Amino acid sequence: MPDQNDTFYVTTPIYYVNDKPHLGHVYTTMVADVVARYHRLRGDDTFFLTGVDEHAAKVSDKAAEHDLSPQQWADRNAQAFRDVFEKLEMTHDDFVRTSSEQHKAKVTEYIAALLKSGDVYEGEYEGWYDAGQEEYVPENKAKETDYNSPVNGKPLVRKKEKNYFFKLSAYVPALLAHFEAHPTFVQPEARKNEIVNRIKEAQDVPISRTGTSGWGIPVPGDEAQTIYVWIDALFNYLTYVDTPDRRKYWQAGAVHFIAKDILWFHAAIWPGLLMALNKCDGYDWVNLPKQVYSHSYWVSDTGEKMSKSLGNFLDPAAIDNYVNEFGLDALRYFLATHGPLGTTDSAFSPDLFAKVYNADLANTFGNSCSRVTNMIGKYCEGKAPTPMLQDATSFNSDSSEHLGFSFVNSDYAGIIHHRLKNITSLPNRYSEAFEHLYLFKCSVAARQVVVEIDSLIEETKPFTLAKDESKLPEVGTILYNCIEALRIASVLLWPFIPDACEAFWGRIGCDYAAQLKSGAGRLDEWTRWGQLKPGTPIEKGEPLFPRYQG
Ligand code: ME8
Repeated sequence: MPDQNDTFYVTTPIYYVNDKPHLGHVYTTMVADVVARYHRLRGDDTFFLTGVDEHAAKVSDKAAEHDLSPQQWADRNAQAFRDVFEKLEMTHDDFVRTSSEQHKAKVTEYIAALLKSGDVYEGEYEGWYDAGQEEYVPENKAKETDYNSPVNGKPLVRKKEKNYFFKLSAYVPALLAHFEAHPTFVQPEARKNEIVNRIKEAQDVPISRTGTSGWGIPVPGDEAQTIYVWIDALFNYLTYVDTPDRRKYWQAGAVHFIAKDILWFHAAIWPGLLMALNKCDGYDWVNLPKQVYSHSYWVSDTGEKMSKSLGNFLDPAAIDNYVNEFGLDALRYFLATHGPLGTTDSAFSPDLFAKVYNADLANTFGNSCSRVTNMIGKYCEGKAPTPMLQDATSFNSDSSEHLGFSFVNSDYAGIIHHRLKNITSLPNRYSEAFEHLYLFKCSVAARQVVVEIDSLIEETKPFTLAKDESKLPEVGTILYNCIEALRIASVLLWPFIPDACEAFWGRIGCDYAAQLKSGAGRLDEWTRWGQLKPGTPIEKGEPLFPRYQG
């Protein structure tokens, strides 16, 4: 497992601004946000980038339909993306706009370097063009779908262009060697195999376009041509961190979250371009990303991809409804744990949403927080009780010996011992799952802490014990363990449900939110047993996740 305080860089695709954002965009950004928060929790120096892709023909076409300039249309929709991400409390450190001066200047520099490198040449291209995706589809793939777009089913267009080409074919051996040496470069595994086979037959790729009526970045030295929107877009991952104080993020190795539709660009063309750029003067610092993680799709009930062009997406208003009804944490939690992160598509089902909310949030963390803080209010004067342990502070999560305490006159030592032993193994399980981006497993490990607490309460029944005053020290011991375990659960759950966890921290006197804000996350320390000081005031507060009655 990596050491604490690593440098970590995570990105999302930059989204087309031909239309408003939808659930698919929110999803990828949410997943990246959860992962970024996990790294901040570890104390890693983390940079999270998202943003928008503006120079597409479909953006200028849409603008013309509305009698606006492409820039005006892009401005309007870029703002809609910013608004939705802000509303959903995404913690990106910067927001890309490909029409920004910073981006345009850097892309121009990179292309000028590539033009000199010998890896770019002028040529003619003829092929099947998918206007919705802004990409050429290889002949064999086009044939498979009867010359219709594999994504939106619309007819492909036969197109011939005079362009600049990047010699991707020259990089095939180097790309294959990279895949071999870095087995997790593309994840999930099944997608990697697909890409490796396609790379073996890779042809050179156009990197410029003609006839875009000036919407885009001109090819340096040949203003009649515009840099192909995909090449312009891929470079965003570099342009926004190509500054003296941000280069460290690039060099740490980016983790790119994308969906399967754009894997070819990210796993073949992008690393090829970076290899070529690395050979140019002044770019020897340019390395390859650490990983391209390509998830599947949210689909509609009928199994169609949710998309802007198909018009079947959950739009910002529909997303708002979920947030208003269940809370933002609930949406985050559902998307991150029940989304199409692996190789199968997920249908967005309102019934499943409500079921997961009740089972995983209302009945588990929410209920346990209410129950334990209520009992502490009732039996322990609203303060974290003092456990009857020999040495509570000697607990730590990497040794089973730490549980070798003895209770004074307790019948429950064995039960507590068993539960705490289970709990203290969970933070490691959680971190391991995070390193593999198994977000569902991470949430299971975090929730398991709460499940253990619920079992402990059922097994020891502190509410019954409390009727006998002589048992109050035991009640206190049980409840100390419960609140301490909930504190640990809240740390682990924070990347998924930050608002609820921060509210809970406020009730148990933990200042983690402020520490996280100042970049001082301490996952190891905060999940070590025995951090909550006996005597700390414990507030009851409102239910964190009121049960949804439907
Ligand atoms: O492709 N399910 O932009 P885009 C899950 N600008 N994720 C989905 C989704 C769905 N149904 N629909 C969209 C582009 N996404 C280019 C990218 S990057 C250098 C340039 C998400 O607006 C998913 O992350 O079409 C997908 O890769 C991305 O939105 C495509 O957004």
